[in-house]
Amino acid sequence: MSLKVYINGTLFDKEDAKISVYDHGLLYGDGVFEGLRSYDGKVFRLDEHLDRLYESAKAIWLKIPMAKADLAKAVNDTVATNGIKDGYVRLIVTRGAGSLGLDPNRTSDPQVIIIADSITLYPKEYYENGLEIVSVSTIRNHPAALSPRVKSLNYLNNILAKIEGLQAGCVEALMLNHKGEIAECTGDNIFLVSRGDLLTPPVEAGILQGITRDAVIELAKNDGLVVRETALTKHDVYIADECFLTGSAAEVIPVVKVDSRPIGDGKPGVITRELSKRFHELTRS
Ligand code: PXG
Repeated sequence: MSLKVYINGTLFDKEDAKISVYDHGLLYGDGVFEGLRSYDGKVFRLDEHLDRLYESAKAIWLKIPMAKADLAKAVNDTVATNGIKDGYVRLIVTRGAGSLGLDPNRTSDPQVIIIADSITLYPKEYYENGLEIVSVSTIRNHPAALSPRVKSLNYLNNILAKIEGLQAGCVEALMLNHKGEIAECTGDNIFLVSRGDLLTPPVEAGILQGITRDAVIELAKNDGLVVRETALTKHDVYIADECFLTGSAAEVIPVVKVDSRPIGDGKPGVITRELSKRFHELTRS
C-alpha cells in the first residue's frame, strides 16, 4: 500500500502528493515546518511542536488556515492511516502558490502538508561510542535578521554548516553565533556537563528552542541536577566533562570529540548516559 500524504485536508498517494512550482515555499523558502517523532503510534509532545509551528508562522506573518486542535487531529490521523508506529512526521506550511514576485499578498491559500514516514536513525554505534563533531565557520543566522527561533523552510544556514561538517568527516557540525558563542548544531541542540552541572546555551544565543532540549532540561531538574542556560564558548566545550546533543531525530546522543579534542575521558559520560536512559523511558512509556 502506498504511503498517504496529507495536503489541505485530503490524503493523496505519495506519488500524487504535489505542490505547485509557483508555491512560495519553493520559490523563496517562504513557509515553516516541524519535524516530529512518533513512538508506538503516539506523536511525542505534539502540542509543543504545534505551539512552535504557530509561533514560527506568526513571526513570518503566515496565517495557518486551520485551528491548532484540527491540525493536531490531522497529524494523528495521518500517522494512524499510514500505520506508523515508531516514525517521523514532517509538518509543513507554505505560503502557497503565487506570482513570480516576493509579494506574499499575491499568493493563494497556504498549503498544509503532513508526511508520516519511517525514520532513518543514526547507527547504534554512535549512541554507544559517541559522535565526533567539528565547529564550523558558518555562523548561525543573526537573530536580528531572521530569528533562529523560526523553523522556516529556508535551512541553507544549517545546510552550509552541515556541508562543512561532512567535509571534515563529521555527521554533525557545531555552529557559533555572531558573538562567537556556542549556538547549536545543524539539527540538534548542544549540552555540556561541567563539574556535575548541566550547561546549555540560552535561547537568546540565537538557537531553535528544541522540544527535546526542553524535555531533557526537565528530566535533569527532576534528577536534582543544576541546569544553567548560559552563554558558552568553545573553551567551555573543550574543558567540559561531558557533551551531548538533543533533537527529535537524534534524541540524546553523546559527543566524545570536538575539533579533534577528546571531551572528558573521550567516552560517553555518566550523566549523558543517565539522561539518555531517562529520555528513552519518557518516550517509550
Ligand atoms: N536545532 C535545529 C537547528 C533544529 O533544526 C533542533 C535544534 C532540535 O529541536 P527538536 O525540537 O527536534 O528537539 C532542530 C530540529 C531532520 C530533522 O530531518 C531535523 C530536526 C528535527 C527532526 C528532524 O533533519 N531539527
